[in-house]
Amino acid sequence: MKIYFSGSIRGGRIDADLYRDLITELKKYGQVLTEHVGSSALKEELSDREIHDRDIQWLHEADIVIAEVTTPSLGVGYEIAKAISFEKPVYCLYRENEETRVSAMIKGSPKVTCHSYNKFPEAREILCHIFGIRTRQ
Ligand code: 6K6
Repeated sequence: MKIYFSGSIRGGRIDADLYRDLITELKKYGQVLTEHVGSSALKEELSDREIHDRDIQWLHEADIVIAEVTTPSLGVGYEIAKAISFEKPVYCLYRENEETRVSAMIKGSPKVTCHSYNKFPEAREILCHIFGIRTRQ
């Protein structure tokens, strides 16, 4: 199972540690193609074009896309839209808060399954549910 994890980079890194923990959890279910999204020491080694083309290739290869969408990010939104067009199953996790509300274009999409959570253990349960369902299909 190849998993594409999507989370904010240039949109803001406030949740980077959370992404790292989610990725650690996701690795129980398969190969995470985008481990760098949870890294605290991201390096800009590739050009923007190289990043784009590599990530699109990984999206093609992925069996499932999991996005943490609490921090709004153009790149994450773009990846979600691309994943939908590639007919990949897309799941979004987010924390409800007063400052940021998830875009209606994500929450309102019939092609995206959204789950809200408060603390990490709840997110872990949601992932268990998602992969429990998917491995039975
Ligand atoms: C290091 C520091 C800043 O940028 C980098 C290297 N950039 C990226 N490397 C890998 N994937 C990236 C990079 N920038 C964006 N992405 C992809 O877009 C990731 O898969 C994320 O899910 C998403 C984040 O988009 P932005 O708009 O928040 O950057």
